[in-house]
Parts: sequence; structure tokens; C-alpha cells
Amino acid sequence: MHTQDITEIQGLLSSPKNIVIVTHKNPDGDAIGSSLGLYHYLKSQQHNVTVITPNDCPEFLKWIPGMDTILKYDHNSSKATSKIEAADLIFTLDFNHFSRSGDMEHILAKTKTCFIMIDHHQQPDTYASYTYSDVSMSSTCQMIYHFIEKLDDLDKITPEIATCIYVGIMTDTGSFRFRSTTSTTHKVIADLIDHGADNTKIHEDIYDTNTLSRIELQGIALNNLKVIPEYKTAYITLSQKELDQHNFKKGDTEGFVNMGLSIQGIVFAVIFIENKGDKIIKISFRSKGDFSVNEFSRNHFEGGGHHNAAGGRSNISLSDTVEKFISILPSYKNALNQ
Ligand SMILES: [Mn+2]
Repeated sequence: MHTQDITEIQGLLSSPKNIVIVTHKNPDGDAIGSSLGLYHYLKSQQHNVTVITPNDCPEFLKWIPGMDTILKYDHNSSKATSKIEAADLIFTLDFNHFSRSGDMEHILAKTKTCFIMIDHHQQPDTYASYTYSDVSMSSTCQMIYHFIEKLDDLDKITPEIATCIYVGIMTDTGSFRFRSTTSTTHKVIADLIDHGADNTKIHEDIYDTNTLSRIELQGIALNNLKVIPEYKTAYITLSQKELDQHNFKKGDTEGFVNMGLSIQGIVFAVIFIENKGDKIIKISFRSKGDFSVNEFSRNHFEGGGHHNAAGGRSNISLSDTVEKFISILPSYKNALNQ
């Protein structure tokens, strides 16, 4: 983001505004953390701020400060729509294409107001008046910190803001271990702790929240895990029936794909999850090193995301999807064996 952009944004924020913050469908820790972190910051600057999510987030995020103020579009679309129509400024966080906002896509696309995009995914769209896009960033939450830094307001970070931002950096970096974690990320984290983020408590509140049924579902997932050594690939399937038998709730399969990636010698891990309600197979891709799951998903499974972590989908059956996946692997044999 250029100095000129920052100066203009400072001008926009110099008097109280109606501000809407929107994030992507099925919001994760980074989406919620960045939205609520920015929410608390802008509130403290006397703005009228509303966070709108397309739908609900997983249970393990429900304790994050400010959660009770979030407006869910799928629960209250008329109120959300009027907030959007009355907005002087709309921040779009942790996504870069309106299609990622689910049913909100059309209302956002026809809204003629000032958009500010803050995001770290590949190939940003051009809808925003101000675009802060950086694919090298660990998380949108880290970018919110740098955004506040650019506005010269780091001294205004409260324990609430620090907590929200910490959550998204932690969850998007796999607890500070993915390649996108830099020394700067750690300096930001250090400063957030100095501003009141309780790192031990945040870790416990996010990760130590298993239910017995989730652990049982994890057992099913492990039981279904298949390894294809010649392609250094591991994949997991979960059918709707298996999910139903274990009292599946949104977020329960979070992180399961990483079990495949934790196997020695595996560089490519995938989980296929059947969703009968949406009539799709939801897919998560993870990789280690140079193999780009962003490209793989874009080319074959209507998705994308980051170099080492991407999402995708398929409209054919679970078994046909797996069959298609396996049939594609030979053309990546070299890339997977580098
Ligand atoms: Mn993110």
C-alpha cells in the first residue's frame, strides 16, 4: 500500500464514518480475528462499525471478543443489506473476490462505495479503491497489525485488538510454523503479547476444545487415510454418513488434512469431505515445499488459495472425485518427486 493511499485513508478516517467490515464465507480464525481486530480499532476511533459474515463461524472461535456483535448475512440479510447500503466505507478482509462472500456476492458487486481490500491470497480482483494485497504475508491479521502501524496507531492497540489479531496469525500459520512465518511475524506476535494478548490462554481456547465425537471422527478420518508413495501423496475421505454418525459440527474437521502431511516423506495431502446439503465435495489441499496446491486446485477443482494451502470443490460423487484426483496425479509425478 502506497504512502499516498495511507494518507487518503487517514483523511477518510479522520471523521466518524459508517463502516462495514466483510469477510469470506465459512469464516476461519484469520477472517474473524482480522474483522474483529479492525472492528475494535475503528470503534475506538469513534466510527460506527458493523462486521458482517456471510454465515456462522465454528464453535471454537465463539469466545473471541466482539463475536456477539457480528451480523450474519444468512440469518438477517435485510439488516445486513441496509448496513451495506448505508456504508461510507467497506473493508473486505481475508478474501479478494466477491464470489468468496457467498450469497453476499451480488449485493457487494452492485454497491458503489469505497472498498478497502486487505488480503493475502493470490490473484486479487480489482474492485477496491484501495488494495492492500500481499501474498507473502502470514495472515490477514498480520496485515491488520501493519495497517494500524502505517496509520501510526500501534499505541492504540488494546488487549482486545491484540487478542483478535493474535488468533488469526496463530491459526493461519499452524502456530507459527508455516513458511509464511517470518521474523517480522514473530516481532508482531511479541508486540501483541506486550499489548495484552494472553498467548497461553488463546492457544488453549482455540485448540483444546475437542469433543469426544470430534476425536472419534478423527479416528474415522485416520482409518480412511490412504498413502500413494510414488506421488508422495496422502488423502483422506469423509462421507456424509460418517459425519452424521459422529455428530459433525462446523469446524470439526479443521486440521484433519494436516495428519496426512505429517507422515514422513509426504509432500501433498488432501481431504475430501462430502456435503450432501450443498451437493458438493469440499476439498482441502496442503503441500510442503515447491509443489503449488493453489495451481493444482485452480486447474482441476475450482478453487485456489495459497502456494501450500488451498481449497477446492467437486460436483461429482465422493468416489468419482477421488478417482478423478488419482487419475490426475501421474501428470504431476515429477513435480511431486523433486
Ligand atoms: Mn487468511
